[in-house]
Amino acid sequence: MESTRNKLIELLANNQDDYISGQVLSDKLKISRSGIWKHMKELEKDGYTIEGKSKKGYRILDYPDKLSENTLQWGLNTKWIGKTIIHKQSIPSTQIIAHQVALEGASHGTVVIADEQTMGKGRMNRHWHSGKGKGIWLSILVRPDILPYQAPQLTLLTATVLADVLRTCTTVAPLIKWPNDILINNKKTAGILTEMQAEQDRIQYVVIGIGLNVNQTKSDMPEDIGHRATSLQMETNKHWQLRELVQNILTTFENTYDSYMENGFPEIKDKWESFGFKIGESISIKTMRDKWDATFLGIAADGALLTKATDGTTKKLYSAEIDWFKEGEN
Ligand code: BTX
Repeated sequence: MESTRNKLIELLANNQDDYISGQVLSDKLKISRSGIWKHMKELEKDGYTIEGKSKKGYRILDYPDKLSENTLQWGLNTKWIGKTIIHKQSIPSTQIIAHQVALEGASHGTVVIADEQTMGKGRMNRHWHSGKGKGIWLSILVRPDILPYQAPQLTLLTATVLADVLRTCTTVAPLIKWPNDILINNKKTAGILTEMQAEQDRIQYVVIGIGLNVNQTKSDMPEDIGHRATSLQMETNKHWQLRELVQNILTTFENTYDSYMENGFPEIKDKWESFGFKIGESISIKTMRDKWDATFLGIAADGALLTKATDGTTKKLYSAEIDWFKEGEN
């Protein structure tokens, strides 16, 4: 039953702009026409909008907001991203599957996405909360023709993609906190984890993980992050369609990536800085040995943080603890 249903959806999905007659469907699926009709009613119950016209047949007009290979590819007008989508309901981490399929030869642009991650990964093995159906938990596999030292640029690029999508498709005003947290009203709503497989002078592949909080309410937020995290729903009091957001992220990612491959990093740097949290402002920096105040100038091509200390010296920082928030801001 389930496989007949999936085949039916696939047939309709591959023929989005046209009707398929009940007879053709019945021949292809080897079930009666009344069986087809019953399946259509079941699909409608599940949130599909099906148009049935006499003498013409059936077509899908809209999908439910459930993530699946079909619903995500429906209406996705991209050249290379998302041509293969692997959707899972519940897995430890989309990063793990993305690495597996990358090693097995999966193509540039393959996307792995899950409704829920039980062991979502943040940077430095931190945990990323990824509640069922509450956000976008996906990994994009790319095989870029750049050198390994340039790979951090892809993280910065992805941060601009997320900020761009949030600004154009929603009503929030996102900022990027160095290196790659997306903030709304000073709270983290998305994170990016970039992992690379490379030899000394050649990248084999990069897996870019994106976690975006979408429909969590305040009570869905785990206690350990509650005061520092937010979601689109919490910021706008509105439920957001995951499918539409995913498609926008993939389309914007493809355009931005292609333009980066053609024009290099300067455009990404400008875009990143246009969303940069606290650019031009004073921040407190702490390293293992030192502590000082500086003005945050922007980012360097290698992703480093550019700062100007009070004595006028400029410095590139790769890892440092930064006090981003003055008391009372967060
Ligand atoms: P990060 O190291 O910058 O952030 C991790 C920190 O963020 C955690 O230690 C916690 O304080 C906080 N945090 C955890 N979960 C959330 C959340 N849902 N919202 C806001 N703050 C949170 C950021 O790492 C990289 C995250 C990438 C997640 C994606 S999801 C798809 C892919 N698969 C996977 O396992 N990871 C990536």
